[in-house]
Amino acid sequence: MAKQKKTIITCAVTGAIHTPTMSDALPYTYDDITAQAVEAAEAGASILHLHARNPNDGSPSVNPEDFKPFLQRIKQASDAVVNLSTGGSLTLSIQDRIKPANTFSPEMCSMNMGSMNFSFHPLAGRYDEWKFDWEKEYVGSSDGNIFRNTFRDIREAAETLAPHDIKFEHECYDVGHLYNLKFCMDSGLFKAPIFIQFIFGILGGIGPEVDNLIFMKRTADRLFGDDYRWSVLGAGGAQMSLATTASQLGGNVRVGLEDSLLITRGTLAISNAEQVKKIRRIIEDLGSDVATPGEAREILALKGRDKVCF
Ligand code: KMH
Ligand code: ZN
Repeated sequence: MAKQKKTIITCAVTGAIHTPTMSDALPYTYDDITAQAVEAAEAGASILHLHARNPNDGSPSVNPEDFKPFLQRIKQASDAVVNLSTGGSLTLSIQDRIKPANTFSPEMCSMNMGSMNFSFHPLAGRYDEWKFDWEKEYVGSSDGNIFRNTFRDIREAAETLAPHDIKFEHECYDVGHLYNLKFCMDSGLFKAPIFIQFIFGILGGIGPEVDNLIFMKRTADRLFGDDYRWSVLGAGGAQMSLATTASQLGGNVRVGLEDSLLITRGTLAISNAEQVKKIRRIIEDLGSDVATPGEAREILALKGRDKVCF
């Protein structure tokens, strides 16, 4: 596919995997999610991938009422593209998970492209004490998770959200998910240009090796030709190195505390913006430019911020 001139940085601000015990920097109140999202946008993120949390204990929430307080404030303070998660909390139904996107009609939302094991239970052994009661069980029991995204679920999400003209961030955690996406595209569910997030390093998905990135990209080239744009998310310690490789290959990048709590090996990031600043510096030092929100809208053919409902 044609090489893009500018690199889009997505920042995934809080997610639903990490918990408050794991890092004091992980935002979960409305104020902290707002502040960190705006700061990440100021640092160079043109897309903000957002989940909500219960503001009292940091547990993942798909209640639209937990999105509203920060969506309005982020829009007032920043031009960044808002991308709402439909992965939500991994064990919930697709009907619950799409409620925030169906309520607020953002420019983008995620669309997970296959059912899979999705586990972070090894993290449970690292902590003796937990800030909140729910955390230990939530993390430790994820070895029993099935992250359910059947063809029927994908169709239901796509058809329910179709009237909103939302561009999907197609989350592909393994090579089979690219074929699922191709099948759905051929069925008329998604229109070009599609935006694929290649995800590496989730326990249950493909591993974080550069060979795998090349394999995923070659497969996508073959399946989608010029009809796709792509980005890379490396989970945990693979975040910065895989983002750097992706940017050098002409792709876009995703960072943020949803995907990794680290700034460098063994050191916690102090904020989402710190990760954005770091990848921006690397991209610019290596001779590329970072896309503005306006440029990201053009590259991904988004509907525009005047068409959202928040
Ligand atoms: N947590 C990421 C690995 C979603 O929000 O739909 C995947 C993700 C899922 O961002
Ligand atoms: Zn997410």
